[in-house]
Amino acid sequence: MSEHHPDGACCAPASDRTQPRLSLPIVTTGTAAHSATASHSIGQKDVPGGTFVMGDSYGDGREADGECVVHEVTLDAFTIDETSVTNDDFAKFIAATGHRTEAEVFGDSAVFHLAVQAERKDIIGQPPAVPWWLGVAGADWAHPNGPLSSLDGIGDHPVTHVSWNDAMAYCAWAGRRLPTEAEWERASRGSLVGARYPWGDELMANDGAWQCNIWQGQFPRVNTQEDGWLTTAPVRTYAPNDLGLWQTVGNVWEWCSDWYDEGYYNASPAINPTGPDSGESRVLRGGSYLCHDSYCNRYRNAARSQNTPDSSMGNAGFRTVAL
Ligand SMILES: [Ca+2]
Ligand SMILES: [Ca+2]
Repeated sequence: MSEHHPDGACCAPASDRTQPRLSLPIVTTGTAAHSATASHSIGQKDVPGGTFVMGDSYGDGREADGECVVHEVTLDAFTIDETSVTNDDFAKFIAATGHRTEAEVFGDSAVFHLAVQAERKDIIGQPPAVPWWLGVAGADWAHPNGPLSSLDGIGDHPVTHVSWNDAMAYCAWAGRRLPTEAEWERASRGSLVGARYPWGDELMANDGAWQCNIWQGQFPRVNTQEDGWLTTAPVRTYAPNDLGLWQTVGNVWEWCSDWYDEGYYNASPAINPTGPDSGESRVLRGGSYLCHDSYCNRYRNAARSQNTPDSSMGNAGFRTVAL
């Protein structure tokens, strides 16, 4: 796994290809209904331009993740998907283009061990450092738990096993782009300044309900599924933030356009930052159904992760922004 991120593999499995691959007052428009391109039909929300406070205001993050320094960032207005791209959405792209995802080209992808649906012969790797990720031959976006799985009943779940390069290919087809890391965090925060989560600072709702799809129980063996889901949930589960965006935090990690650099905030531009000029891995944001505070407290607005642009796994997808 990455030298930047020695304990982050619950979030993003090993990216070494030699291994199994395994603020401002905010105006909430609320009713914004930009028509996306004909090929991309996800509902849209406007994010007003202005200045917001980026980074971890609570000291929750691991130092190596580079969530600090807290700094002001000014962004132009943009328009973003209400949800991450679903399996049904991605299927339209595949049908129209014949694109082969990198998981299909490489022949395998990383599946969480409790979710695997595959014959033993198709389990081709189990990295000692992250044994809960299995390299599964035949796992791909259309077979998210392995070759014995399908998309039946999960068309409205986020697409997974898509690499950053696959997400970029989707964007090129749809006339879209990935959000910058700053745009992603700004959108996830909604109108709340410096909050831990898209809905506030407390993980649980007042009535004790879960507000995002993460892990309950003992990672990585026992998931009590108090939030209802072992792996992905439909993209419109729980409640949207006050910009109308669903599940930025939890469910699946979401690719951003930036290269990752843990020290980036120390020198990033104050206006419309687009990330380092180069790097080895791309930014992932928001955490996933595998996050648990015993191991991966990254289901927060400020949390950062990363993986190489050709990596795919069962807990990462993406959402897009209008050009
Ligand atoms: Ca869950
Ligand atoms: Ca998410």
